[in-house]
Amino acid sequence: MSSSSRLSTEECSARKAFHEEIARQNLVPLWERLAALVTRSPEPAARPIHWRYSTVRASLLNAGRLLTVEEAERRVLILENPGLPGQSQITDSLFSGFQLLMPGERAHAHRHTASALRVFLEGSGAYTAVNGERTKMERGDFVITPGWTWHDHGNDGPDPVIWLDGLDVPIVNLFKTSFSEGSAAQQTEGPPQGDCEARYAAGLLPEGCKAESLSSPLLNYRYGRARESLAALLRNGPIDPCHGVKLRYANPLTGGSAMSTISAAIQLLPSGFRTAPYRSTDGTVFVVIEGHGHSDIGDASFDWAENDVFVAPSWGLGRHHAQNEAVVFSFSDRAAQEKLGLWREQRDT
Ligand code: GTQ
Repeated sequence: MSSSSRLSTEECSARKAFHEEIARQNLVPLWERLAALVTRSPEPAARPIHWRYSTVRASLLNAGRLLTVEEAERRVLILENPGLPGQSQITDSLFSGFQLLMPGERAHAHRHTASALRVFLEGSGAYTAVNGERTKMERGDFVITPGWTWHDHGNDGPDPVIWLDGLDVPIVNLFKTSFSEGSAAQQTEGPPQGDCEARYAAGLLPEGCKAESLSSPLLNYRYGRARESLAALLRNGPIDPCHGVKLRYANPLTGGSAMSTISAAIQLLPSGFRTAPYRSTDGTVFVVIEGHGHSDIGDASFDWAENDVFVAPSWGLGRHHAQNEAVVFSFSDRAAQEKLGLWREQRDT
């Protein structure tokens, strides 16, 4: 730019003519774009942001009064990052929303190429069925709906049920690979309820089984089991200075992430624990399952409590402080980034 100020009038007009000439051919000079295109470090559009469950819940229940699940198809309030207005995205690569089913309601079966996860938050008697196999959802359970599997949800309990959805829709749409189909009918019946847990949740595998897809065959990772492991590891130590006690949800057939694009983890922060600064390239959504505390993400600060959601965008430096013993679920596109050789982290900066 500074050199152009030293250009003669002739040189200036020659350059202007050149710009116009190449623009007609759909050509653009890289030298004007390079710095913004190939940045020195990640520049996410997503901002650090926090949703307080108590206020979101009230609006969700209002939605329950205003429209039926038939009208809505899925009664979901999208968590839209203010850095990505109109994009239906919580991070630069993921979708997330709170879903509500009133007593007796069913969200009909459909399938799509996008993969989905659920973190179940509130109510009893809710289920998701994946390819005809039902799983009952309880508080803190991590439930997966791998891409292109049929799924429907229902609430057989006496109260509203609420969970958080996370989907890789922006990734699927980046590649222009979205397909979906719906069906008003119930799914054809699959294996009995609990079948996949009997096969895959106990550190055992059925004789002769092989990984037949990129996703875990286990549909529901129970909170009770994860919570017991976290408690034992807190007693046994050591505790990671950046993460407290942190466990990743794994596909029991491969040891990789439960789904091909989205990674999920659960961590326990002991009462009073302050994490060391940490950042990674996967913009991450945190969901508080137990406890309350405080996080500094980039230059934002949040006080969080049970069921709150907050976001650390890619490469945003995060520190967490648990005011009492806290358990925090998180998900991100780390699984996709690792497969593409893109993922990086930095500890103790
Ligand atoms: O439950 O299938 O939050 O298709 C967004 C899109 C949930 C679902 C969402 C979906 C679903």
